[in-house]
Amino acid sequence: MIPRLPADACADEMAAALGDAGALVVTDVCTPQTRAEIRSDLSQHMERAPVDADDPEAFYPGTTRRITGLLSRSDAVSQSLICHPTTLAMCDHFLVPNGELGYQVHVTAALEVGPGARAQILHREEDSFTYFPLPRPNIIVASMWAISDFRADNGATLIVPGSHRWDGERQAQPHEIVPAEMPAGSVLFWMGGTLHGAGANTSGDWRYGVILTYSLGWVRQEENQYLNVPAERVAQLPQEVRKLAGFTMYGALGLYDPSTRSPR
Ligand SMILES: O=C(O)CCC(=O)C(=O)O
Repeated sequence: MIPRLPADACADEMAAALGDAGALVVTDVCTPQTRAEIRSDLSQHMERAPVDADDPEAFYPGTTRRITGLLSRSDAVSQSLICHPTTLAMCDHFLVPNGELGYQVHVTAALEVGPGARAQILHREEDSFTYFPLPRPNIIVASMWAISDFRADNGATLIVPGSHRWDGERQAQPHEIVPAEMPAGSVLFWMGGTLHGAGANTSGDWRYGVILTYSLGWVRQEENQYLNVPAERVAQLPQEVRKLAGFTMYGALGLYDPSTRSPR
């Protein structure tokens, strides 16, 4: 129900599968070395992340670790994942038609789902954009990089295939909700309109994923990159990453005067 393609499949085939099902798993796209570097870059931050008891009403389940600001915190994410050619091909396909000057990073986060965590409330990445009735135009493309294996029993992301085309009345029925099982090194893409959420973890191990989402360049980013990425760090990032993170203008939007940052 969630299509699966190898890393060397052509981008058109991937885009067709993603557009049709609203989700797609691409396998063998992130090496063990890159995954180890990501764990190492983020380990201190993950260790400090609070692991709260569950509040059944809360959007984020308890027994999870969640950190943002990955462009500040991880060279491996900044260099290997954020501008991955497969991601850019999916964003070019789905986002450029609605924002011809380009797209931007929307959220960066590392998410560990611990043993005993409940399933997250199903939601759409585009739920902030209430101005548009469902089904919305494409505003966001989302990705989840599997740093560990993603299994049905350890909290693999739950996806409702086809829900990116639903109107606001339709509710997902249990048989329509599918865990995006994938081996470590895979990436799950889904459309901003696709219902999804972290699965429950009934296993004894932690599920580790890196979520990177991308939005049209003319909307407000969910994660505030201007506060989460300090100026000194921005200066170290390659121009392509800086642009993608939203540190260049989109037409007339994002006006700034570089001299305000210079010492007087
Ligand atoms: O952890 C997951 O599998 C999904 C996370 C998610 O959708 C979220 O944090 O909003």
